[in-house]
Amino acid sequence: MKRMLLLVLMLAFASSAMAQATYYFGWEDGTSTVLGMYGPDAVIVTNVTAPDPVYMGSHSLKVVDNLEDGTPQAYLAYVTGLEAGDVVTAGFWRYDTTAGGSPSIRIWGGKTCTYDDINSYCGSAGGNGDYGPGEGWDYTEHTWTCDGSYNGIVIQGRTYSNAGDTTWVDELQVTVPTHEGVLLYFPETDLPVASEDSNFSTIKALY
Ligand SMILES: [Ca+2]
Ligand SMILES: [Ca+2]
Repeated sequence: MKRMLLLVLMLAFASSAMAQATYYFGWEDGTSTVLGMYGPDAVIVTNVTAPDPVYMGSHSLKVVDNLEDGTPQAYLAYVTGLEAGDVVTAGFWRYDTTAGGSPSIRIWGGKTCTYDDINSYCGSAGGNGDYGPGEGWDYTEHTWTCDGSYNGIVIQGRTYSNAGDTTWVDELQVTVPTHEGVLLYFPETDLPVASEDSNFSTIKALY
């Protein structure tokens, strides 16, 4: 498991209080996997390349369910520093070829209530119930609006449903508000790529 990378996102223009920026992560460093997971060894995660399925670039994340039941949580990204009214959108490409049955993976969110603590779980933030068409790659995305009762969201991939079930994830994208205090973590050690419409800068990597 890689050490977390802390990206300090600061507002570049004081007037753009509702500004957002989008960051992407495609596992292209060849080593990163996930930020964490719920429960020890709930999933087996590997940074892979062809002949494993890859959506973009030359690497993707292989996620193997390692629980006999339940839908284990793989932590793909973490946003903290949220305030009431903040909107976060996250999505990723996912791959399986088992239409209508497992293996499958869906996007979900977990709330955190302690600033900058990915393990300070304080309830489900909800997500998408659908597991996709299971006909190869498809994109899944969810949007959360913070009500102020929590200040962070752990972006999760949740697999279904038996030990050994295998899916792949690639080209994660997360859109976050850009006000002061917002932090975005990806499972990598390099800075993410800002979207073209980003009007603020990623200024500092603490690790
Ligand atoms: Ca990739
Ligand atoms: Ca499936």
